[in-house]
Amino acid sequence: MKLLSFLLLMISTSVLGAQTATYQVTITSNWNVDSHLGLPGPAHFSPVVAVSHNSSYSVFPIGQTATRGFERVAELGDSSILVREIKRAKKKGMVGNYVVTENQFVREQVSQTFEVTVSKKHPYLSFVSMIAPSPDWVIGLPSTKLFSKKNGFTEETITLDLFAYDAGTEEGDFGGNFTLNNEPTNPLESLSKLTGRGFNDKFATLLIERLD
Ligand SMILES: [Ca+2]
Ligand SMILES: [Ca+2]
Repeated sequence: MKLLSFLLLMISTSVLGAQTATYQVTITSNWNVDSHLGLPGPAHFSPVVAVSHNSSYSVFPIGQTATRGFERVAELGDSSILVREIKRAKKKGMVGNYVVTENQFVREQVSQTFEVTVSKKHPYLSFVSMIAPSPDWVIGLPSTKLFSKKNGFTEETITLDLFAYDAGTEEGDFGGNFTLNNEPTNPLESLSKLTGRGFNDKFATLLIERLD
C-alpha cells in the first residue's frame, strides 16, 4: 500500500506540476525633481504590501473606492489596518500569501527586492505602496495573473512602469504637492491614475522574475 501511494504521489506531482511558484519583485525608483516637480528630503516609498489572491480580491483595485486599510496606506504609509483586511480575506479563502516590506528611501536606496509565492488557487499578484510624503498617492500593481491552466506558471520576466495613482481619499492632487495635511475627499473617489504636470513620468519601474 505504501508503495502504491508513493507511486500515486509521484504520478500526480508530475501530471499536475508544482502547486506554487515564487517570484522575485524589484521596484526601482524613478522619482526625480525634473519629472515630478520635487523630491523632498524624506522622499520614500512606504512598505510594499504584496498579496497573492484569487479573482475575488485585489490590493490595488483600480476604479474602486478605498477601504479603510487602503486609505491608511495611501495617506500615511501605515499598513496595519490593510493587513487586518487581508487576514479576513485569507480566512474567506480569497488570499494565499502576503508580504509587507520595509520603507524604500529613494535618496539612499534606489531599489528594493522581495519575494512572493503564488499558487494555482491564488494565481494573482497585486501590491500597493505610498508615494511619501503626498496627499494620497500610491504606486501599485493591479491584479496580474501568474498562472493559467494552459501555460502553467509564467516564466517570462515582466517589466512595467509604475505611475502615480490617486487613492481618492484626500484633496491636494496637483503636481509637486508632497504634503500630508490636505482636506479629506468627500465623498470618496475611485482609485485612478493621476495626470498632468508632475505626473506624466513614471515614479518607479517594476521587474518580476520567476525564481522556482
Ligand atoms: Ca487625492
Ligand atoms: Ca482621509
